[in-house]
Formats: sequence, structure tokens, C-alpha cells
Amino acid sequence: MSAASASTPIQVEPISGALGAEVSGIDLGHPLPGQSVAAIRAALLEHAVLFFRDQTLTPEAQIALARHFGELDVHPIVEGLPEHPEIVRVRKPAGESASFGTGWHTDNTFFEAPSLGTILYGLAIPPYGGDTLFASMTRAYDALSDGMKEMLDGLVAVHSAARAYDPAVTGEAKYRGDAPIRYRHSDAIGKEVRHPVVRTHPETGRKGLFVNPMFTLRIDGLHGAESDALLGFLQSHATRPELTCRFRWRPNSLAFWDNRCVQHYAMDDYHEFERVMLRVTISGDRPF
Ligand SMILES: O=C(O)CCC(=O)C(=O)O
Ligand SMILES: [Fe+2]
Repeated sequence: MSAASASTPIQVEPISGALGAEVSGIDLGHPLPGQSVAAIRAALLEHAVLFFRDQTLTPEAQIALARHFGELDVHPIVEGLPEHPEIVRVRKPAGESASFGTGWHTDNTFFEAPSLGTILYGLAIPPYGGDTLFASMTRAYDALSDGMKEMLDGLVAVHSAARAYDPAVTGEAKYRGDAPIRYRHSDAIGKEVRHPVVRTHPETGRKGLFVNPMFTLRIDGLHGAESDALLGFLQSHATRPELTCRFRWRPNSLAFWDNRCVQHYAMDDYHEFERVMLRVTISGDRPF
């Protein structure tokens, strides 16, 4: 009997005061009983990002795992694996700089319906460096003054993929066939979408900040300088160390984050080493 046995409850241990928990006592590489799916979902809602160690998953198993939680996105710009378009291989070759996710962001907020969550699986991990940081957007909202909360509630922000993916910004090399992570030209790059600055989590009902420096261009109705100052303040507030956690990867570690209430940041501090991850995102709802 594997550790996924329905009779073995999972263990959930927080790794910081703000968010994040390491989960053990479960084998994610095989179909999960409904009870285990419910336990993972409950842990995700409580801790916002979950970490699992020593998991053995084929790409098919990673897809099957993610499908327990919803439909999967096919990224409009980042190319997936030929045989599994919903899986993106996040590869950083030895001797290069990382560029994917190397700034604070929430995944795919330039979608009308941004991803519910992301499941990232570590294949090749540097001996040190290449950690991923997470920040709790619900804690960030809760820590604001009533006056600031009142001002933010009702504001709407404009999001777009342009800053992260416009070839004029990223360079054309990423659009060529030999790039470690290959992008494709897409209408999605120039599109602007609008989301509330404060969103209500559809499952927990908790409010959280929903702006990020990678995809949020501006706040509607404010002068450019006001919008920049407000977004700048919110970002430095939301990523205070006390509101974050940091995950040190090992080969076969897996992270599952709730994209509705966290930002994350991939550390680019392992120039000499290779790092390879497989990533799927679960489709989400329109924020409200
Ligand atoms: O490589 C990482 O640690 C995270 C990359 C990222 O931002 C993502 O997979 O969404
Ligand atoms: Fe990301």
C-alpha cells in the first residue's frame, strides 16, 4: 500500500508565520482518492502554498494531479511540451541567467480569468540557489489600515503581458526555436484586461491584494504618478519579509500555490548551474 492510502492522513507543517506548509504522507504520482484531494484543497486554502518532497511524477501524472483541481491552461505565449501543450518546461541552462518568473508576480493575471493555481515540479535543481519566494496577499491586505482598505476597495487595475513578454522588451531570441524557454507571438501580448485591486477569494471569502509589478500596468482613474506611487507602496508593503516564505528545492520537490492569494519570485542566483522544472497552471475564475 502506498503512502497515498486513504487511511493515512496527510501531515501539514507550516514553514513560516505568513504562509506555506510542507505536506508529507502522500504520494502524488498516482491517482488520488477523493479524501486526499479534499485534504490537499483544504491545506491549500489554509496555507496558500504547499510543498511536497520526494515525489515521482511522470508528465502525465502531473497533469492528472492538477486535473483534480480544475481544467488546465495552455499558455498563449510560452510554448508547452510538444506532446503535452499544458506543460511548460522551465529550464535555465548552466552559465546563463534565469529570466522566467524572476521578479514578484502572480501567474497569468493578464488573462481575463487568471490561473487558479500553479503546480511546479523540480527535476534538476542546483546544489544551492534557485529558491522560490512566496508572499501572502491576504496577509498584506489585512495589514493595511482601514483608511487604505477603504480607498483600495472598488479600484480597478489594468493588467497586460507586454512588460514581461513583448519581444521589444524580452528580445527576439526567446522567440527562436533554440531558446531554453520558447515564446510565440500572440495577440495576448498586446491585450489589456481589468481586475479589481482587491479581490475576494472565491473559496475562502478572504480579501487580498491583486496587483503585481510584472503584469499590472496602472490603476484606472489615477494620474500616472499617483498610480505608480500607490502600486509601488502596495508592492513594498506586500513583500515585507514577515509576509513571505521561501522554499529551498530538491530534485523531486513539488510546489502547489494558490495564485488567487499569493505572489512569488524565482531567485536568479545560480548562474553556473542548470535548473529544470515542469509547470502546469490550473484555470481560474474572473476575479471579483
Ligand atoms: O522557477 C521558479 O521557481 C518559479 C517560476 C515561476 O514564476 C512559475 O513557474 O510560475
Ligand atoms: Fe510564476
